[in-house]
Formats: sequence, structure tokens, C-alpha cells
Amino acid sequence: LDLLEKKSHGTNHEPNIHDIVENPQKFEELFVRHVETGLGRSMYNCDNLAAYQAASKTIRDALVLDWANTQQRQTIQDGKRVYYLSLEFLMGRAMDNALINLKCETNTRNSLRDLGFNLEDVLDQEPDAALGNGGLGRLAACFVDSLSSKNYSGWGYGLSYQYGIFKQKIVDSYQIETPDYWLKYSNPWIVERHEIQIPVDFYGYVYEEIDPNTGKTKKNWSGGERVLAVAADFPIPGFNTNNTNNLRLWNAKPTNEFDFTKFNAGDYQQSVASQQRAESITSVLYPNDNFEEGKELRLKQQYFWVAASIHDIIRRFKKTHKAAWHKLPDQIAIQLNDTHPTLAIVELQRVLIDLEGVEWDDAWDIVVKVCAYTNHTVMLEALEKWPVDLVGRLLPRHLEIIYDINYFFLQKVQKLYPEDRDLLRRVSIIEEDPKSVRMAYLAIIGSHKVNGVAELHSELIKTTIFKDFVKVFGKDKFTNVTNGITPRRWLRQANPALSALIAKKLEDPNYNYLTNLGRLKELEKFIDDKEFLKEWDAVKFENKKRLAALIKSETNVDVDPTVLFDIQVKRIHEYKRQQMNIFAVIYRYLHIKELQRQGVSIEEIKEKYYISKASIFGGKAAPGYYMAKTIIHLICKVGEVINNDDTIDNLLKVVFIPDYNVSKAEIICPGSDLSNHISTAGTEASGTSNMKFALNGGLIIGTVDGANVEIAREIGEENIFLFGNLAENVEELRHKHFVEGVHVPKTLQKVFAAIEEGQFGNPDDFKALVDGIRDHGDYYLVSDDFDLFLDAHKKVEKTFGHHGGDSDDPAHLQRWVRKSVWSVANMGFFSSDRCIDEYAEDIWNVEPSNI
Ligand code: GPK
Repeated sequence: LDLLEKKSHGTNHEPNIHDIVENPQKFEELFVRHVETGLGRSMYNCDNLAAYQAASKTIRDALVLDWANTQQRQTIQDGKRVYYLSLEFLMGRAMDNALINLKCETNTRNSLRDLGFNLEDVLDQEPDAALGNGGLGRLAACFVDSLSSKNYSGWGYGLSYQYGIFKQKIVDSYQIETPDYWLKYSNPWIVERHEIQIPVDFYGYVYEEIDPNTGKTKKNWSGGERVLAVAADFPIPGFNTNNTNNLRLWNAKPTNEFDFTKFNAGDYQQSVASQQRAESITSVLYPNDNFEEGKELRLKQQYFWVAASIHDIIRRFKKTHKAAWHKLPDQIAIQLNDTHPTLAIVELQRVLIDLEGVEWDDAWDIVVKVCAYTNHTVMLEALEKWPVDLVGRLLPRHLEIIYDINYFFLQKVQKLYPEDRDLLRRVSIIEEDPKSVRMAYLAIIGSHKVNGVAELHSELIKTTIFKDFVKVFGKDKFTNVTNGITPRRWLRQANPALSALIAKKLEDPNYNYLTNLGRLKELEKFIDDKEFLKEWDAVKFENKKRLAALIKSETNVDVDPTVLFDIQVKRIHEYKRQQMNIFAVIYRYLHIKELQRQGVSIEEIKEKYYISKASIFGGKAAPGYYMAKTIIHLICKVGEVINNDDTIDNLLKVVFIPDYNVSKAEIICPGSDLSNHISTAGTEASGTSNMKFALNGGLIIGTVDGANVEIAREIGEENIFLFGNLAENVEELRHKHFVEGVHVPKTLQKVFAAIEEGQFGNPDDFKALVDGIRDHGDYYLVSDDFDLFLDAHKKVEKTFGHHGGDSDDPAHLQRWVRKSVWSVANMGFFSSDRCIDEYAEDIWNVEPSNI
């Protein structure tokens, strides 16, 4: 600690954050050094890309010192550490975030200006770190931000994919996937830790031997293929603190061990080629959201990551605590983000019993105390089940341990419920026919807590997919932590103008409210202040212009920023029901055309029927998901027709923004008037973009699902447009479809007729979409909710009024902008800081560290 004290008083000569924040000359000097020596270029041909790299390196160098100090301090303090294991971290851009969290934005902007660069252009050079699919991966990214910002000692562990989520192009109204080689120009934010190399084995066989120390027989695993896990670290800065945690991502590399059998057989080429295959393990992120493909390489990824992480965690523990294994649960909490890291449970048990000689029962007790599992979905196609054969071949010792875990567990169940024979079959980790390992069940059994991600979802898992486990373990094992988002990125970074207005009103020039988001409540004081409402609305208008510019550059469509921006951006999925949204858009268009045919003028239509709006879509479809791709195709074709209809003025526009990602979301969320969160009730576990939109002053149209329910409670039901059937009625409605057939309402019939007439291109292209509803049971209840959706939209329009963007419409201010302010004032609950505090208290039993 003395050493740290000295260091922080400047005995080291490296620049620190304060130099850069306070001393522009220092920044410029370091920047030039990075350009000239680091990048080997001259200042005369330094372009924006080189400027981005040099500026990032300058800031990173300073950040790395905070990071090293934090790690030393945490080690010396020897408190409990949290490890968040996630196969996805959807980080987005790092530089802007670092400037904000380190509070050196103004200085960097000024220094760059002096050097001849514009900060925004420089920031725009950074490719997104898109190592995730959607909500699950972005949640992990928000969590590491909060862990640092709230002074926890917490690391993330993940994989360093060479290719992140694919880039989406729209060609002829179809989605095309192209690879995202995001490391093309090397990444200035990564600290490569070449010295941290952990061998990970696969395949091979298990044998027994006598332990020379105890004289007992023990199991050993001799792996058949070895790869190295090499660490790549991302320092994670906190806001307003020098607590800087680490996100460690593993790269797969070949070992130097050479296959002499192949070599001696004269096959040098083959021998090198098979070594090279090692790298394929971390080559690509699987692009599925809420869906598991069950590919062998995916299981390899999972074990590779888990084995390296557990090894690293145990090594760190042993440095201080040697073999005091009973202390492990006081030193370490491991959070499993979904079932993807479930093998961590098995690996930890294996390390303890096979390698460290701990007795089974003691080891198992430790494992359960250390691990906890978060569930993110109740949809069956997303639940992981690995074929027993595959697990046994890839990880023979692990399969044995899984069988043992299952054996002891089923014994316990049988004792508890000796009468219920079927229960054993239902809760067994092993599913018969086809024989497979149910990862969620293993995760539940090996964890001390299981949490859902919103209240409704956490209730649902207890009454549906995990019902039997509540019977076995009792309900206290199951808990809820409602998701949240980091206000640093999703308010301050995405919406500088709104966050500044809030800072002004809260008289908080240092933006401390960003780590105390409950303070937003104070905005309620200004709810009757007309000038404030106007200012608020003016910020929204500027953000809509920014979004309109993005739309123009991405789609070449002009949208009028004065119209209502009605947005749905998220992964494309039948359960999220983008199809229902586009059907409603078609209905609106058909109705407008019908009115025109009856001689009603556009002015009259605007007066009596519809306000002007732009329907804005975005999101990726998994490459193999035909229905989702069909939905994209329909949206694009509808856009083509409507946007080229020059008889309807600005009444309606439809755009599909290609390649929706984190950095686009930062422009899209602040630019919405209304956003759609309209999943079939009971299917969306939480949703987090609902929070991003609401925090940026957008209103929500949504179903009674996921976190919408809690958002409604916090901001008041009068401020959200909820509609649709409830989760409790979904089963019954599906059954009714099955027995009586689907009743398609007249409104939706008109839409289907127009599609089938070919108004939006070849009807065959959309056949599956229409038939799925009309003839194949309408699993997602579009027919049941369609008219309710249209009604909800009528309410939206009434409330929005004819805006015009001049902020002077008193009715708009009174009805709409008031709701917007009131909503933001009550969104404090949805900060990921609150989530992390809840995890810390309820699941991890850790406290923030003393800094
Ligand atoms: C859930 F199961 C999954 C998945 O595979 N991917 C994914 O992004 C999402 N999720 C849920 O769909 C969202 O409702 C939720 O907010 C998010 O995880 C974070 O919990």
C-alpha cells in the first residue's frame, strides 16, 4: 500500500490520467510521439485513422497505469472478486467511452483541434467491438462498466473472436452477411498479454492411478489435443473513479508442441496445418440470438474459454491463499451469463477433486457457493442441450463428472419425493432420446442462486421451465435482478445535449448524477416549466435531425425530422414481432390510399385520420433464420413502394437502417419519439433497448412483457402505450388456434390480400410469413394482438398531435413532452449500477472496494 501511495503521488514518470486531463501540452506531445514512433508516420500524412490510433494509445497508456494500480490495490486488499463469464461482450466503441469516464473529453477535443483534427471525425474511425449478438452481450458490456464505476473488484472473461457479429448489407432488399474483421488495423485498446498462456486440452481418455500421497485410486484425464489460451486484456475505466477493472478475452493459439508422428511420416505440411486449426476456436462468434445450433466448434469454444478462465482464477487465488480451498467462496464469485459457461461448474469440480485432491463433497459445496446462473430466456429453442456422445468424446472426464453430479442429485430428489418416479426423469441432467446433457439443469444444480432478468421473467421461470427445480430446491434459490443499462454510454455518450440539460437543471456540473441516477427524479420539479419543456423538445428535435442524417447516408431516403419517428430496432425474431409492426404500416398505407381514392385530400387525412410519421426499422437476422430474413425483405419492399409514392406527401416513410449496431444505437435511441417493444407476452425476458429509448426521452409502445412492466410501474401507466394479450393467456390462445383455427381480423386480412396481390413484390417471397399466421397456428399471436396494436397507435397519434418541430405547439408540449420528461425523471431504477448492487448483495455477497 505504501508503494501505491508513493506511486499515486507521482514518483513514477509515466504520464497519468491527470496529466492528460489537465495538461494539453502533455497530450499533444504524447500524441505526436505515438504518431511518429508508435505508428512510424509523420505528422504531415497523419490521417483521421492514424489520429484515432495515436489519440487512443495516448489515453490508453494513462489508463493502463490506473489499471495496474487498481489490480495491485485489489490484490493487496484481498477482498472478494467477482468474475463475470460471458461468451459475448458487445462493447461498441472504446475511445468515446474512455474520454467520458476519464473526463478528458474537452481537453482531448481541444488538443486534437490544435493538431488539426476534429474529435467526432476521429471517433468515427473506430470500428465497433461487436463481440456479441444483442441484448445478452450488451448487458455484459454495461455490467463491466458498472463494476468499475461502482468500485467493485470485478473482471469479465470472454473470447477474443477474430470476427465479431457479421456486418449486414442490404442488397436488392435482402440481407447479405459480410465478415467483420474488426482487428484489421490492430486495436489500440487491447493489452496483449503474450506471457499469459494457458494450455487447454480436448479429447483423449481417462485412466485411473494410485495417488502416491493418499494411496487411493484417482482419475486422470490425458487430453488428445492441446491448444493455448493467450490473454488479451481490455482495461475498463470507471466513471469518476480510478478503479479500473479488467476484461480478459482469450485467443486460441497453437502450442509449440510438434506432432512428431505426422512429421516422421513425412507429413510436415499436415502437421503444421493441424496446429493452425487451433486458431479456429476463437475465429468467429456464432451469430445466433435466442437460438442454439449445437455445433461441435461451439462446445469447443465454451470449454476452451471456461478452462482458461477457471485456471486463471484458481492461479490468482493460490498465489495468496495456497490450498486453503474452504476460503474460495469468500474470495471468489463466478456469475454464469446464461448456460454458455456451465462447464465452469464441472471444470471447477474437476480441478478441485482431480488436480487438487479435495474430497468430492467438500469440492461440490465450494463449487455451488461460488457459482450463480443468470437465465435470459424461456424459449425452448434457445436452451442448450449437448449430445452425450459429443461431450464424452470432447471431454471424457467431464462427462463422468456430470454423471456423478447427476447421480448424487437424483438421490437427493428421490429421498425428497420417493413417490414421484416421473420427477427423476424430468429433472435429470441427462435427457434420454436423444441422449443429451441439459445445460440449464446442470447450471441450476451447480449454482447457489438462479436469477431471471425482469420480474415477470423471473416469475415465469419458476412456474414453467424450472418448475420442478423449485420443488426440489425451494423458491429462495430463485431470484430476480431486473436488467439495467449504463447511463454513461446510454445517456451521456449517446445524448450529450440531453445529459447537459439535465446536469444544468440538477445543478450538477460534474455529472455526478450519472452514478446516482435516482437523482433524475428531481426533474419532476420542472414539469410545469414551459420554457424547460421547450428546451427539452428542442434537444429531441436536434437528435432527430442527427438520426435523419444517418438515415439519409445509410438508405438515401429523406425523412422529415418534424414527423413522428416510430422505431423498432433489435434482432429480427418472430417473437419480437417486427412482422406485426410492418403489417400495421401496410394497413396504414392501404387506408391512406383508400381515403385518397374516395377523394379525401392529404390535408384532410392529416387533419382527421393520421399524423405524419416515419417507421424506422433495423436489426440483424441470424444467417440461417429464413422467417427473420423474410421479415427484413418485406420491410424493405414495403419501403420501396411507400417511399416512392409521391402522392402522399410526408404522411408515411418506411426505412430499414442496415447493420444496426452499438454505435448506430447511440444515434438512434436519442432520436426516437416512439419505440416498439411488442413481443408476444411472456417471450421477451427483459429487453434493454426499451430502457435506452425511455432514458433518452422517447415514449414506448409495448406489450405487457419483460421490463416493460416495470418501466410502466416506474414512470406511470399513463406515460406508456401498453396493449395486447397477457402472458397468462398465451397458452390458452395457442390452444384455441389449434382447436378452432386462427381468426384473422379484417384489418389484417386486408394486409394479407395486398401482399398476395403482389403490391409489394413477388407474393411467393412472403408466403411463409402469411401462412405461418393464417394456416399454421400463429404461434406468436399476431392475429390476436393486431387490432389492439392499431388502437394503441391511435392513442399515440392523439397524444403526439401535429408537431411540426417548432416546439411551439402547446398541446404537443403539454401532452407529449411532459410525458417524456416525466418518464426520464423516473428511469433511475434502470441504471446497471443498481443491478450490480443487487447482484453484489443478493448473489455475490461482495462490497465495493475501498479506494
Ligand atoms: C436472451 F437467450 C437470450 C439470447 O440468446 N440472447 C439474448 O440477447 C436477451 N437474450 C433477451 O432476449 C432480452 O430480453 C434480455 O433483455 C437480454 O438477453 C439481457 O438479459
